[in-house]
Amino acid sequence: MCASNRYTITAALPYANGPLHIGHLAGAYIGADIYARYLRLRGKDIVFVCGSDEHGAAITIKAIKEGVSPREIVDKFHTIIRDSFSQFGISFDIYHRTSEPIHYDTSQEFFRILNDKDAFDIQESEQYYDEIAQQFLADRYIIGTCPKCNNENAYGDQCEKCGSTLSPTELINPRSTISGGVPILKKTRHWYLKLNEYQEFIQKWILSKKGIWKSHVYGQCMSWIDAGLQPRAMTRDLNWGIPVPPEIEGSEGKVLYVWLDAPIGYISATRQLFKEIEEKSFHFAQPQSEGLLDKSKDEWKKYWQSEDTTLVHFIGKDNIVFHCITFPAILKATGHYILPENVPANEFMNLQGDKISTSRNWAVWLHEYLEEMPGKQDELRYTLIANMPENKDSEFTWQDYQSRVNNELVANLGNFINRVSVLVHKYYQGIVPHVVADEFSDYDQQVLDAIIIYADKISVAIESFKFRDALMALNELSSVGNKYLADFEPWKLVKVDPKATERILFVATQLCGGIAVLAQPLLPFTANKLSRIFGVEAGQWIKDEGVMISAGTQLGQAELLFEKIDDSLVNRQIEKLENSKRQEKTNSIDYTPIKTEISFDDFSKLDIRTGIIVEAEKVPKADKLLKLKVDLGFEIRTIVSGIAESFSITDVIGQKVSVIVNLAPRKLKGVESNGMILMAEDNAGKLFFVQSEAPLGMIIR
Ligand code: B3M
Ligand code: ZN
Repeated sequence: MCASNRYTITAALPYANGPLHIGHLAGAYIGADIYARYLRLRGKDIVFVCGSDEHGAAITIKAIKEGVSPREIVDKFHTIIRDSFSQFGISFDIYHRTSEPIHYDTSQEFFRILNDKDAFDIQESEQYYDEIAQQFLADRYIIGTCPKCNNENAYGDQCEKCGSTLSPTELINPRSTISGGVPILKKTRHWYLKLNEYQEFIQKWILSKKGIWKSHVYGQCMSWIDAGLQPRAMTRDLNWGIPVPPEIEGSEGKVLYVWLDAPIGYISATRQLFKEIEEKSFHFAQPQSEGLLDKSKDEWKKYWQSEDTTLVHFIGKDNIVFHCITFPAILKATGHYILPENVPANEFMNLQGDKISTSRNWAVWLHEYLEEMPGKQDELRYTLIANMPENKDSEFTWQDYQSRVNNELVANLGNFINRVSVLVHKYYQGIVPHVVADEFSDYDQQVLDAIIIYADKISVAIESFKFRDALMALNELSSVGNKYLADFEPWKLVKVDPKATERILFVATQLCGGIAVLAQPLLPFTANKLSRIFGVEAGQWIKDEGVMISAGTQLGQAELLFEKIDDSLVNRQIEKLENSKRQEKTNSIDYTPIKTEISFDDFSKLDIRTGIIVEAEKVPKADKLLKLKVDLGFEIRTIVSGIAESFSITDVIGQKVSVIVNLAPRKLKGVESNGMILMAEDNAGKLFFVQSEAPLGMIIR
């Protein structure tokens, strides 16, 4: 068990610009929740904080897209995110938001201190400015062609296609996403954090984490450090964000860079938490409370400034540099603050063979899952833990969800628990039988010992952030139970050896009690059911002797832990995703407005017939034209068509076509054309024949 007694656990603040999906859960939140729940069970003093990240271009871009104010965006998504976290059972001590006054105060205070301590350098640079919208453009507001892979929609800070980090001036043909216009370069001044001055400090500190931190986290940090840390702008020209403290010269129109204020959000959330606790205790403990108020005012500092507190940041891999380099440098520069002991970032989770994408709606949205699959929080949590991208990218599929629920949760864990509780009810009216400890066989003892052994395995795994291993250990413990029952078959044994049956069901019940305890950090909803069924007090850890439920305990009603997931449920979810793919395809067809309305008479003037191209030759001195002979059944026509750049002669001979046959003849490059062949054309100008299966000469109407 780890030495520390006080922990500050943070989980990345999700941007309040969209709902949560399974990638977020698997990336940061489930791991953080397992860890926090576990430490609470071990009697540690912890705060587990999170909140919505409500600043930055992520928010304002969404607001522009939806034609509403940033405030409306953050209010809407903060509520959705907060509620789905809570229904999903993520046990934050506080879910805060970065638009709260206490966060403004805390962030501005940081800025002042950094400024006073000369941690900033004011630099003038040229940045893109949108003359139509009359504002400087944050990197995310500029799109253009990626110089590395030619993706035409790369962002000013990153190309999502090839993953390169970019700066806006590297983009070819930059355009503003606000007005669509071409931005100009204009001078502006910003506060740069002199990260270069922390190179040595950060390097030494990261080096001390070698072999302790996950290798991909350590590796990413080292590659930044090896490249040499550069000053980084900590302010932006934006009208949404925390203003640079107004007394600082030149602050007008400048706000803090979102990656300066967001991690400070962990601290302001902790302050808010203790403020609330304080207000409550003041409320309840009237007379003597005066001193109390003062005393608890600075409680939060213990969690951020006391060397005996362990700070752990749970994040996804795209946030590593900010949590392992920038924020620690800020904390160090500000003074008094502790640095993270570990940053167990996860990699990414894919979905059904493709990257999760909000814009393409390729995601399993948490709020939708909670609505469509009520009461199945742990089924999702189980699947996400089992596939957690701890050291490499992983994948979620609905087929895997179904098979894990059916073959692991229902057939293993659920089955064992159900068998034991049903048998104890059936044979002993739900009262745990009395046994004489001396009579335990070696096998019985081994099973009892397994509770302790697996509790240790789970502890070690959770303390080293190996949540998949912890989950598998819980599974194995229930396999031990199933095997034990299968080996003795108490349902048969009861007829010939009732005494032995009592012993076996006593032992099996202990195992259930052990599972009830050990499931708490991993599967909290299931653990609640188990503690109801087995009368195990929630909030405790495994007792040293492994006996969790004393003889004579009256068990609660048997409850079904998990239900089988049938094909139709899974198919519906897959169908939903396929719809997103179809929708995406439709969205990508850019259609020029439909032409003005015509009357039926206008239409009926056209004589369109089915035909087949029987001969073709190039028209001399005309690159685009082919002279075609088209068999219309009733005659063979000569038609000149501008398709020579798209089709060769051999391509077109034998093609079925639709032809307007009553178009007035016209001469093209000296050849008379008698009609027109209908063609379809895609965005890129690629041509397709409009074919019909009808025999030649049929009327199309
Ligand atoms: N909001 C980025 C993200 O959601 C950012 C995290 C902030 S953590 C301080 O991935
Ligand atoms: Zn690229």
